[in-house]
Amino acid sequence: MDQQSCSLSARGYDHEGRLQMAEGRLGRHGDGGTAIEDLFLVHHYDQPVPSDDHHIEVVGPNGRSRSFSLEDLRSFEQREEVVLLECAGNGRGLRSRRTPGNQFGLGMFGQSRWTGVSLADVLEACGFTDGWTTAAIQAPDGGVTMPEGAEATFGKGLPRAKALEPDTLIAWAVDGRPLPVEHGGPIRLVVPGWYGIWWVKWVSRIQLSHDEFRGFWQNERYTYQDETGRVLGVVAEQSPRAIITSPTEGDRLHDDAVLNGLAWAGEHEVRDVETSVDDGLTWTPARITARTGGWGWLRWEAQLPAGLQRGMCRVAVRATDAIGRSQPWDSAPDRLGYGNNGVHRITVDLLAGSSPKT
Ligand SMILES: Nc1nc2c(c(=O)[nH]1)N[C@H]1C(S)=C(S)[C@@H](COP(=O)(O)O)O[C@H]1N2
Ligand SMILES: [Mo]
Repeated sequence: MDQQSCSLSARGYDHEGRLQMAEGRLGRHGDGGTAIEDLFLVHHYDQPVPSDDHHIEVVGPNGRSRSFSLEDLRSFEQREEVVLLECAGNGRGLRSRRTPGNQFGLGMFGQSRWTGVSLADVLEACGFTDGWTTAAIQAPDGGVTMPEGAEATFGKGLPRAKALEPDTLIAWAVDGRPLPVEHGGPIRLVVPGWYGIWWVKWVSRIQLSHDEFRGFWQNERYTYQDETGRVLGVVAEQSPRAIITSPTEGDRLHDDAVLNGLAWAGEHEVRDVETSVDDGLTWTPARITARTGGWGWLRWEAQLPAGLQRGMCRVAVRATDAIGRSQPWDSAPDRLGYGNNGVHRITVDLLAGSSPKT
């Protein structure tokens, strides 16, 4: 990746000096989505070296297997979906109680147009429709993860229902261009509505079975845990989230300023976006100005209420989805800090009078 022209903030490099973790910027999300150069990055190991002859092996419940090249995959009906990708660590650094791991702000999401084939179509073509409950999706990257000292390779056990959803894709292009290696090229999984951990990059093998999938990235990391380390569940569907993209922390505003932002809610539609200027005592509906549709974000805007006092003012926003999930003021403690969707709030400095008309 050309590190000069991108807007990412580096959070770590791999042993070869390549960007390994990087956060995007809130100001860089465009109307249609996030340019791929501005999309955050998470590799848990060194980035694998791509091969010109990449294949995926699909192993059925009966042990029979078939191998697909990129060319083979292109012969299936092509699908294109606008999907928002978000790391479960998004917002971790905003928790009031510090947790281990990178102290990410809200730069760990982005929206892109993904092109590929339905995983379901490939499995059907193999004749592997029945006789399994889990698709074990394997990638070639691996190593030792600290602080656990755990040796593993990257893999996830995708439950049958999600694996067979038509919008779950094996993708080879993003925004009409071949998938860059740092985002999983030549092929990665796209799992709409579920956190990025499921979007396995550099997929090399898919194995279908009745066995319960066990692995470091399924049962240890990316699980919700109480503070004693008891596992409460596997990180999967995204939680509702609304974000203020402008103004930003510390901005000086006139009281007729407009607030703008984005919101999404995993597999569900966002029903309401509301803002508050009294630390969540009362909430006022924001206007939803554009919905991407499908698996993308919506855009909202709101005006500050009239008659606010000059000086520092805390502005908060929350989303509620169609099944009634709403954002808490502070999200429940989690040992590893995943899924922090506590309401986004910023403090702005209100100036006297209206904005100058130019
Ligand atoms: N093979 C592999 N796939 C992976 C990962 C990884 O470390 N290895 N990281 C996952 C995590 S945690 C996230 S949030 C997304 C990030 O995708 P991106 O780097 O394209 O933004 O990829 C996922 N897929
Ligand atoms: Mo992630």
